[in-house]
Amino acid sequence: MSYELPPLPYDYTALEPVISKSTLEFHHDKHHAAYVKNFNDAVKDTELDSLPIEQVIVKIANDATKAGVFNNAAQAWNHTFYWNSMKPGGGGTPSGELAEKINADFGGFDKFVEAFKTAGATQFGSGWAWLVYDHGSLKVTKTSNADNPLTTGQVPLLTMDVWEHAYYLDFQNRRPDYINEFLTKLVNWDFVATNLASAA
Ligand code: MN3
Repeated sequence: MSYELPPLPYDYTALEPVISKSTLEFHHDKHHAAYVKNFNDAVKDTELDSLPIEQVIVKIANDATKAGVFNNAAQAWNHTFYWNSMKPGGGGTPSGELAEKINADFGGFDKFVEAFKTAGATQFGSGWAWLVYDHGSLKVTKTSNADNPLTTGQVPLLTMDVWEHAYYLDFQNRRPDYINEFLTKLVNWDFVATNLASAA
């Protein structure tokens, strides 16, 4: 069974002016599509082909002989999760149980924002910033390249791509500006709340 490239959950222009149509076309149609194709090509006719992609990611995370498969599997999954982490008119502050949990575990929404900005800005080179549910607590983490919190038993709730291809056409080297706009204008807190409800 092959993993399919999901369509973007919104129009290519929906995240403008923060993320341009051009960025989404390259990012989804070229980068994400390539990870999906490479993953499918790599697992075709192997035992991994019958597993859900999340299980493939966890199963081969520590197998150095399958590093290439892992990178494409994780990047295929991470990008789908990233598209869903954003929405037009998003950002701002969460509400309800999610807001209460953020206040309880970070000491306030501003502290979460500070931690998330720091994670994204200090990820050297390519990678991802995450909000995860880790055995009862919310945590902010960062991962390099394709790495993904599923491999350490954490439940991803929100992610932000900090590979240069995610923001370079729109922000050039100004990664902190991209992070700030992601948080204030794009985060899909409904998606995060749904993920927390499933995880908790
Ligand atoms: Mn990317």
